[in-house]
Amino acid sequence: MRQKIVAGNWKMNNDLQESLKLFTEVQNMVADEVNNDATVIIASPFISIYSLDQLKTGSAVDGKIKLAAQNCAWEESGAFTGEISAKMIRSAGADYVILGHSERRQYFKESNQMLAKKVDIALSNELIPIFCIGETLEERETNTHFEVIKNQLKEGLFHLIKTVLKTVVIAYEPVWAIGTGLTATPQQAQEIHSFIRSIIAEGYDEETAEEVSILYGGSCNPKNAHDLFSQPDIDGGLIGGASLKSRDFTDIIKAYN
Ligand code: 3PY
Repeated sequence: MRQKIVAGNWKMNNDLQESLKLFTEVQNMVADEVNNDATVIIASPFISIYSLDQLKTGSAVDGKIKLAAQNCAWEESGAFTGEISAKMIRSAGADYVILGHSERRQYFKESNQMLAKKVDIALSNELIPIFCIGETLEERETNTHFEVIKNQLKEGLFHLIKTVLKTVVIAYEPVWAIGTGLTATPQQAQEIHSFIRSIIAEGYDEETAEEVSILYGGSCNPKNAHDLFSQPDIDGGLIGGASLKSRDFTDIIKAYN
């Protein structure tokens, strides 16, 4: 159901020792300073998930901080050398999995059709997908971005029945704002978030559209987080670079204090 979420996407950063150090810092800062009902999610590299789960189990912020993977395989198991299954991720302690990040769409050619399979595999293993969508600069400049976003939603998610769709988290990440330092203005982000809800309302109904959590991602930082999170259709953020610094990440979470 619709909830406030601040998720850190560490991408391919932090070895095991660095992961443990950063996670410990975040845990301590969240325990000491954060006074809100936002769910905090850390998407670390696969190799750290189990150890981070061990660290957090029984801690003061165990219920508040959740773990995510950044991808999962599209099949349940078998001869897929190098892949990691949803079941493995779940067994390591994660509750969420990021799917369809633009870096995966771009470098690994993940299509909406493949992502729809990953969504199903994740859900059947009790992992909540954080499903990323967003347009490139060229698509925005040629005014095709609404169509692109609509297709990503329909082809990736709209096969789900509405009670299941409501549990999925959507992240709008304009590709031109990822790792570039460029951020969508709060108004630009709000416009797309409201558009996403209208497409869900069209495909399902208003009530379903209201209940889905939609995060903004793309160079979100402690300075712009409050303005972005204050928009009516923005339910939090998927944070890239700033999630690698415990101070910045905690300050972003505190944008909800
Ligand atoms: C970014 O903010 O750069 C991201 O890609 C978050 O996923």
